Amino acid sequence: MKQQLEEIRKTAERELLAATRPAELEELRVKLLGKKGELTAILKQMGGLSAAERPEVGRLANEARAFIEQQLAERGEQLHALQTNARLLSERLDVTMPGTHRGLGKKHPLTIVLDEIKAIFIGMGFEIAQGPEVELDYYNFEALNIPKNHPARDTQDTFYVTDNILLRTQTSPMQIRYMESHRPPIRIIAPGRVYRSDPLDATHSPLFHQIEALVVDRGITMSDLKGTLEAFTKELYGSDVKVRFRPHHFPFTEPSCEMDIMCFSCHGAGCRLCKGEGWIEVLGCGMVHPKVLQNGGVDPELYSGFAVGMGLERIAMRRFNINDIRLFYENDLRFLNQF
Ligand code: 2NL
Repeated sequence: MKQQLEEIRKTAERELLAATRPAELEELRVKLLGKKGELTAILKQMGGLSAAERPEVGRLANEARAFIEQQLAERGEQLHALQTNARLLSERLDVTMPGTHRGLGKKHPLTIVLDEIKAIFIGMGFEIAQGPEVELDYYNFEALNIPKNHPARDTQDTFYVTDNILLRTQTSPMQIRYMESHRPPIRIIAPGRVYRSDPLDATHSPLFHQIEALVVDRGITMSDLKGTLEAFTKELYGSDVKVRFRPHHFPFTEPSCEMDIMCFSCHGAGCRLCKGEGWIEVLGCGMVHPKVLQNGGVDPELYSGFAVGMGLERIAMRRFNINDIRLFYENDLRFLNQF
């Protein structure tokens, strides 16, 4: 029996050292110390021993149990430490390694110019109006004093959805809607996409962008129009810019004019950039036609207003010296990365 105990102790030591996982240690604990374990089996046989032998074997058995328990605990700690080290190694992360490069996005050139224009008008107390791109004929033409047989409807080559629904050809319908739902004083800009059935070439696109401005209040005059536009233009093009207003015609304004800036290349002498004119056309504007005020629910006897319309692409093309409008819509990164 003594020999058996010695044997168990030795085998246990060997097996415990060979164990590499905590689960194996648990199996060994059951095999050696459990109710049906090897040590218990020996203790059960102690009844057959003589009274003289029993204390000695009992002591040895207890020692063997204590030894095995201690070994189990030690090996358990070792395995735990080994596992932790292995995990730390495998999960190690070098925080000094360079990160994955994610290309930074940029603002589209049209957005750059639009944001600037918005900021200038917001600085003058304007708000930004929004409205549908699919519009009623009424808001796009009728309310703007462009009747059914007016030539503007032909020249604007409209995309019709049905007889009285269309893709807006100008941003003005947003302003009619705004007048309908707001009382003066009104100071808004209405930027957005507009659509005209023009074939795509270097200077025309069936989709482009306009920005319109509308001011309605008591006593608004042509001086307010000129002062506001001169301040706007100086912010956009620089304080030394020279502007001039030429008479023009629009159905929705009376009187109407176009505003030019002096050519920044030849300073009025005439060159290729301004096609010999010395001046470059920038926008159209005028005093809102009384009928248009009335269509917006504003009493033209009490109120007057001015309105402005400009093309975003043309402004951006001049600003960045771009000679083909199609570049704005192709999303070629070689183009977009230049801004
Ligand atoms: C241009 C000229 C213009 C307007 C747009 C407008 C809007 C309302 C009432 C009166 Cl609600 N007028 N808009 C006025 C004058 C000119 O646009 O050359 N645009 C690119």
